[in-house]
Amino acid sequence: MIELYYWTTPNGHKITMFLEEAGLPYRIVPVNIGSGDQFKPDFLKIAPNNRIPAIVDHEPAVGGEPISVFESGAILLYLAEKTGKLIPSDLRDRVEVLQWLFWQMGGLGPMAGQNHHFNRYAPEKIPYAVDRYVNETARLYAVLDQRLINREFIAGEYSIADIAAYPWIVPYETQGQNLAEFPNLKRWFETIQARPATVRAYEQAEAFKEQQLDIEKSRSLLFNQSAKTVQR
Ligand SMILES: N[C@@H](CCC(=O)N[C@@H](CS)C(=O)NCC(=O)O)C(=O)O
Repeated sequence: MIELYYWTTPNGHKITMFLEEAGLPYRIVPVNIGSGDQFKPDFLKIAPNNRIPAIVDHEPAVGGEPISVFESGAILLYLAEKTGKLIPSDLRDRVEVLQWLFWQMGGLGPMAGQNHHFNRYAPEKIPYAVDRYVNETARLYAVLDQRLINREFIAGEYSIADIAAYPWIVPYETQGQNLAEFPNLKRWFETIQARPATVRAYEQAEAFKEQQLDIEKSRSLLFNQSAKTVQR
């Protein structure tokens, strides 16, 4: 059984998408980041970065003590290796998946995250910051769109590279993007959106609908973090 420390955000959806796709049994442990659950000592023991998602695998392939993993990219890779699913075994195919997984982790995720912050959440609109992140998000969409010319998925078969990227395209309107400008990306997005495992993964979020993030209430908790947050 996998315990998934989860909230209803893009990085949380990545892991429910994988687990649903692979058919691995799991139990969700909600970590309401709007009310400060990410700072609870038991969570920090497995996720020292005070961010979801994290997992605890109670039946690791090597046996013995449970294994915990934080960082969504590391979790996807761990689960793919555990199950042999959604990652190719051939070296050349595998490295294709890995480079796009890391592209998402180091590029699309952080840039779209800053886009959400300055475009939607920041208390004052700073045009330089908004332009910077909206344009960089558009550049990354174009990179993915080009990659998807004549390809159904990012790297061969449907893989953890697609799963990592998809939830960060879902809020494209919030990011100031128009999918019609990226026809290959749009076709890929709609293909993944229709997968039964994707539908089931996003249904998991419904259970927490009542507790959706209220940015105004959670503003000081989420956007006021510094070294002191970690050191206290
Ligand atoms: N690089 C991390 C980022 C995780 C992340 O930013 N998680 C957000 C939700 S998507 C979070 O837990 N935020 C809590 C906070 O800001 O205190 C990953 O991919 O796992």
